[in-house]
Amino acid sequence: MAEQLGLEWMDGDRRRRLSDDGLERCLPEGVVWLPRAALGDEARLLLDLDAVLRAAPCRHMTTPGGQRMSVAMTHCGPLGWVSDRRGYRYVATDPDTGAPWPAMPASFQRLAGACAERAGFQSFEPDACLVNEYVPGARLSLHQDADERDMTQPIVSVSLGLPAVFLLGGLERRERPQRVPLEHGDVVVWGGPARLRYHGVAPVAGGAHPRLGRRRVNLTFRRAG
Ligand SMILES: O=C(O)CCC(=O)C(=O)O
Ligand SMILES: [Mn+2]
Repeated sequence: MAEQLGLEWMDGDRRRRLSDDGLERCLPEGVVWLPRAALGDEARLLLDLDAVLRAAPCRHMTTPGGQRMSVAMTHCGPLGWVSDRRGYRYVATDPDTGAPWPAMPASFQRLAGACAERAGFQSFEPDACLVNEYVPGARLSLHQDADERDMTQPIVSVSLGLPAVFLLGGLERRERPQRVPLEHGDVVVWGGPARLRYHGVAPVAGGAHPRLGRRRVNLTFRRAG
C-alpha cells in the first residue's frame, strides 16, 4: 500500500509523502494527508452538506465543565456525538428535536470509504459523521477521539471552506503538535498507531471562501458503535 501511495518509510516513525503537487509532507506513521481528495464530486458533496445542515442545523454544545464550545456542530448517520453537563456520548437522536440524525448521504459514505482505502484501511463503514462549523476565531483544543468502541477503525477528516491549521499532536497531551495547513477539499486519515493522537484546530483566520463563505466546515467520519 505504501508504494502505491508513493510513501517511503523513514526512521521507523516518519514518512515522506510525495503528493500530486510534488510537495514533500512528513507526517507520523498512521497519518495520511490527501490534498484535495474531496473535490472529485465537489458539487454533489456540497449539495448533500446543505441538505444535512437544513435538516439538523449546527449548534454550540457545552463541555462537561460548562463552557460553550466555539465550534458549532451537528451530525448525520446513525450516531451523533453530543457533549453536555453529563459528559460526552454517542446518541441516535438529535437532543434538540428528538428526531433521528439525518441519514448519511451516499456521497459522504463513498468519500470516507475511498479515502480510508487510499490510506490503507479497507472496508471502512462509518456510522457517524460529525459536522463542525468554524467561523473566524473558532478553534478546537487538543483532544483525542476516544469515545468509539473499535479503535482499529480509522478517523477520516474532510476540510471544506476556509483554510485552517490542523494541530497534530502525539499520544500524550504534552507533546508539541505539528502544524498541518489544510485547505478546501483536503482529507486527513489517521488510524493504527496514530488512532489516539491528540489533535485540534488553531483559531480559524478571517476571510471568505467562494463556495462556503465565512466559515470552515469539517466532516469527521467515525465508526462509533
Ligand atoms: O475540524 C477538524 O479538522 C478536526 C475536528 C475534530 O477533531 C473533532 O471534531 O473531533
Ligand atoms: Mn477529533
